[in-house]
Amino acid sequence: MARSPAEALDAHFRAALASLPDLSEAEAHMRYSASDKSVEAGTAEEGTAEAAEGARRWWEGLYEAQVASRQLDFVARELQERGEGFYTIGSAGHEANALVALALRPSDPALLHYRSGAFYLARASQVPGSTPVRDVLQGLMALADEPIAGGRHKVFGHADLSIIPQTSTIASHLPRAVGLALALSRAGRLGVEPRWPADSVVVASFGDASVNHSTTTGAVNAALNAAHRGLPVPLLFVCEDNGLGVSVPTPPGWVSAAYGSRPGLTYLDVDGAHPASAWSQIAAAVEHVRRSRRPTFLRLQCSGSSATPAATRRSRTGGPRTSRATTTGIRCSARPGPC
Ligand SMILES: Cc1ncc(C[n+]2csc(CCOP(=O)(O)OP(=O)(O)O)c2C)c(N)n1
Ligand SMILES: [Mg+2]
Repeated sequence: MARSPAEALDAHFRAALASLPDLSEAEAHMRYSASDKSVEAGTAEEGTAEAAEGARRWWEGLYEAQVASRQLDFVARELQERGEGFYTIGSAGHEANALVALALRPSDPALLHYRSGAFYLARASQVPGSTPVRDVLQGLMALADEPIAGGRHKVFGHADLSIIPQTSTIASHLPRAVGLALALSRAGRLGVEPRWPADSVVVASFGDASVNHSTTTGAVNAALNAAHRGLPVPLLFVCEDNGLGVSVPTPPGWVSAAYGSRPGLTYLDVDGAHPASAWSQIAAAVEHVRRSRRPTFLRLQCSGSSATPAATRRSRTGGPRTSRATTTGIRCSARPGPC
């Protein structure tokens, strides 16, 4: 009997999962110290049973956020097929952004890319009482009681999660993120009580094609200009690089060529498909911004997505693309998916 693409993907996912090796104890300890926001392997907890248990729980939490995000992508399509859902732009392939959420504090203001499902779920896992899956479903279905846009648009946002809603106009949130990063310290000087703690880090994520938008170039320039003047700009730019902007490939190395050697901008390349090493790099980047109050640019290598998947597949292949979509499963951090 013919299987649907979702069933085939699910079967592949289960087989891939079953073939994964168990975590070694050494890995578990290294990861626990990382979960404690220490990027060095080897902490006081190393070697204890609590360390291993802590590691297991931490990685399970990450995994859960990533899988739930991927499942929401599938459900978005099922809802659309039933005429009950109105938005299908997915987060598949970008699930490594959950690591960024976990490296930040839940109170750090976030202005997110439209592929930040795993970030949203991971952040919500740090805020008791959150209902992130329901929030996203309400957005997909344009329900009036969706928490941030009241069903007017599908966005990631929630006041309790310090996630500021954005439109899908690419890069439009970056000037706002710069302004917010500047305002954190300026507010005190103006006698205004800011909503966020003074040592917050602002995070703004966006895609690899978005880096070419004049709004991005202007925002990065403004951040660097302010930092050059000695103003605190605690802003983490996260470029989720999936190599495509709709159907147009980003030339290999372009993001690093454009942003990797800007005076005043700390830059790092992170491969989202390798979560353990990605975690230490991301945690270090966040701590760097928090301590130095200087802008930092993190290129997070992702895979698989495009803005308008069906149209993209036709334009890139001349017909619907099914093979990769149906045979590639989740290695949660970053593998191509069907969305
Ligand atoms: C200002 C603006 N121009 C064009 C678009 C149409 N558009 C939607 S997604 C997209 C490509 C974005 O690519 P990228 O930044 O790499 O993000 P990805 O979807 O690959 O994660 C474009 C051009 C838009 N949303 N906003
Ligand atoms: Mg892209």
